Amino acid sequence: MRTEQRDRVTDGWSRREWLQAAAGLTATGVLGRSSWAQPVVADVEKQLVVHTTVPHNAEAALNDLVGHWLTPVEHFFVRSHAPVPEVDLATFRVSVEGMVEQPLELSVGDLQEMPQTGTIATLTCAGNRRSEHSAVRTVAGVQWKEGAIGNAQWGGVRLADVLKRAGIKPGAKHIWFESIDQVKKGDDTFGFGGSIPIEKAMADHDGVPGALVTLRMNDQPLPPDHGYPVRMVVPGYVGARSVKWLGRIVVSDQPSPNHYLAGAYRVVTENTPLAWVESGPIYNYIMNSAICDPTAEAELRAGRATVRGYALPPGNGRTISKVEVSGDDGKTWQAANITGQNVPYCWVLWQASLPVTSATSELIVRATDSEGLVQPQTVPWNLKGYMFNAWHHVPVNVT
Ligand SMILES: Nc1nc2c(c(=O)[nH]1)N[C@H]1C(S)=C(S)[C@@H](COP(=O)(O)O)O[C@H]1N2
Ligand SMILES: [Mo]
Repeated sequence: MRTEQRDRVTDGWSRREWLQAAAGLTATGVLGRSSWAQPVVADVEKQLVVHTTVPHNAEAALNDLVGHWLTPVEHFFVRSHAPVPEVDLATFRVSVEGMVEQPLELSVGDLQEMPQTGTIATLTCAGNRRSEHSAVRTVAGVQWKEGAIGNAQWGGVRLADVLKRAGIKPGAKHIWFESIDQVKKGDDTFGFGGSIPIEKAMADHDGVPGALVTLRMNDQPLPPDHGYPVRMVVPGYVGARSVKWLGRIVVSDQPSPNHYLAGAYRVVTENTPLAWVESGPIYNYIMNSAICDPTAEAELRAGRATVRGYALPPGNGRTISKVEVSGDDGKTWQAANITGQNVPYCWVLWQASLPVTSATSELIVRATDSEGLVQPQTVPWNLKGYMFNAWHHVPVNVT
């Protein structure tokens, strides 16, 4: 069933049809309590390149990524700072507190009874391509290549609807999210967390919610690795803001004090208190692209090579207007064809037939967004290795 649905997506299900499916409006499945009556089924068998097993950190092999515009769960990267927490649905609640008229304690059933909506959005780790920063100067952390990205269909309740139900008090500016997971840092143990500005929380970008209290991924309950039973999904923001295993929503006039907003996921070049204070939190992700096929050190025949990959528009709602590839160190560029959908908050997949000769030592890709902004040729190094989005180079051997 799932494979069938997935194929239909790649075969041209429109975004609207997916949104309807997500909201339970089509024959693919009406959302009901029954699907929650039993504990979640075992996580699908992941097919990923594993960096660490506990916590689980793993990314997609690049040639798996380009196969589907909607990434199947088995190829969807996992980035976790702590083990997957155990959940008892009978007692599980998401609390909504802080600057609200009426604090709430919402069970999964309560969330299911609220109006359901869906959206397709790409999730990417701010550390995607960190290994390329490390090639310049070693950066600590998971050495992600280009596979810490995936595009999924998410179903749940608009954060705005949850907040309206609680009633926001005047002066509120930020919405904090806190997980029930247990991250250990030095002597501290705390839940992963962060926050987003209230404007983003309440936003509706032409039907794409600014933030979604998410229960479902690709038309199934969230898999444990991806935040079962409830996670945030914040379209256009770096993955870190999409807090998994959500336990608490706090309305505040301040940004979250959680380490992952206050002391990480910021672009700094030196480790001084001042640098950390002066840098703001990363929210939107930036434009990116990667060649996924051929992969590094592939043997190619001189002539025309089929080159495939992804390009991600910046998370501010723009789309991709152009993807270009080069086989001559950037002297000449050829436009690639975008295959399939090109919508805000989602990556595009693309393909090109590129002339290569024995002089070709690498393939390069760069993307341009709908405002004409071109991906940078190089990017400055930063301490935590975030937001690497320079032109992507793949060394190849042509004979
Ligand atoms: N509770 C919790 N939420 C989390 C994280 C985490 O470690 N714990 N990692 C964040 C980061 S850094 C990213 S990139 C995304 C990854 O989401 P995924 O594992 O579903 O791909 O989850 C975010 N949400
Ligand atoms: Mo991340």
